[in-house]
Amino acid sequence: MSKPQVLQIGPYPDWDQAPLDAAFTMHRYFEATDRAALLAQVGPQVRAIATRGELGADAAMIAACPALEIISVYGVGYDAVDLAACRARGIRVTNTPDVLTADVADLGVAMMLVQARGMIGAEAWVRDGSWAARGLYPLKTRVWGKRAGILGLGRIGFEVGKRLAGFDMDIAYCDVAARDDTPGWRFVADPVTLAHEVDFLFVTLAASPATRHIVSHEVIAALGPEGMIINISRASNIDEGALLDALESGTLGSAALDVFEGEPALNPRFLALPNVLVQPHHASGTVETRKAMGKLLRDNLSAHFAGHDLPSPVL
Ligand code: 8YV
Repeated sequence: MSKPQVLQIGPYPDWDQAPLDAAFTMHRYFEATDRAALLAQVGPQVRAIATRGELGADAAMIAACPALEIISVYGVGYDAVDLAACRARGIRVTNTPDVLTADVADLGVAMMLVQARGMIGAEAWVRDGSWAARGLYPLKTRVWGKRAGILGLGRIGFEVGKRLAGFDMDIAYCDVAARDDTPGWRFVADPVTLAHEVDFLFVTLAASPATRHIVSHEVIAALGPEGMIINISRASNIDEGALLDALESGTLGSAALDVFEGEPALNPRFLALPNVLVQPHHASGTVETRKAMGKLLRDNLSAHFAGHDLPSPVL
């Protein structure tokens, strides 16, 4: 029997590519010089799309694959997949939850510490000779004991909270409803009030059209000139224009961001700002987690073509 044909939207490490190539006929969309021509040529035979969280699959791509049965996402976020188009055609969708939760939380907390304590500037202070020539590095902000807010207390938000508890922080969270399984963390019903009441605001909610710009001009203003936003979710959750304005004017203290509108080409205004820590969307980027994500992506595809239950279905 011939191998199922799979449209591959982005690259994977060799340890995933080799087994994918062995099990399926992989069409590398991201390598094609003429992507439209590739889609027109192989689309009719494609039974699966293998994609990445930030790349997804839009309505036009799905429409170009009339025999499509499943979209397997390498990532927990599936906001870039057109779910309505999938629902309409009974196309299955899978993602890679759980395996990346702790790493994403780790990076979020690391970003808070690095930014609050000015570690990037401190590193440069040592390397460029400022320590010897200019003396002591400027004092920075304390983290422990401060007030942290978590916007979106899902799997990742909860792991962030567990880590922040280790810094004796006062922890509040905002979500659609209060949870009864937190160790005393305070529920706050709306994002503006949450921002008013915290020093550090972690954005950890799954992105959807309903959460677009949930971190609004008002939320940013409520956080204030001493406040910090840490975003390890999706850029669309924040009004990026309002964020840039606030960082430039100083009405928001600082930000630590792993995600950007239009990434990897981010707005150059970010690069001119001294009060932003920028990261290349790598919160899940450890060897261990990426191996687990790749295995789950492949397990979902294999289960589908074997007629078994999907390990981690979204649809
Ligand atoms: C990316 C992510 O998917 O899990 C998510 O939703 O955004 C990340 O893990 C990762 O960079 C792989 O593309």
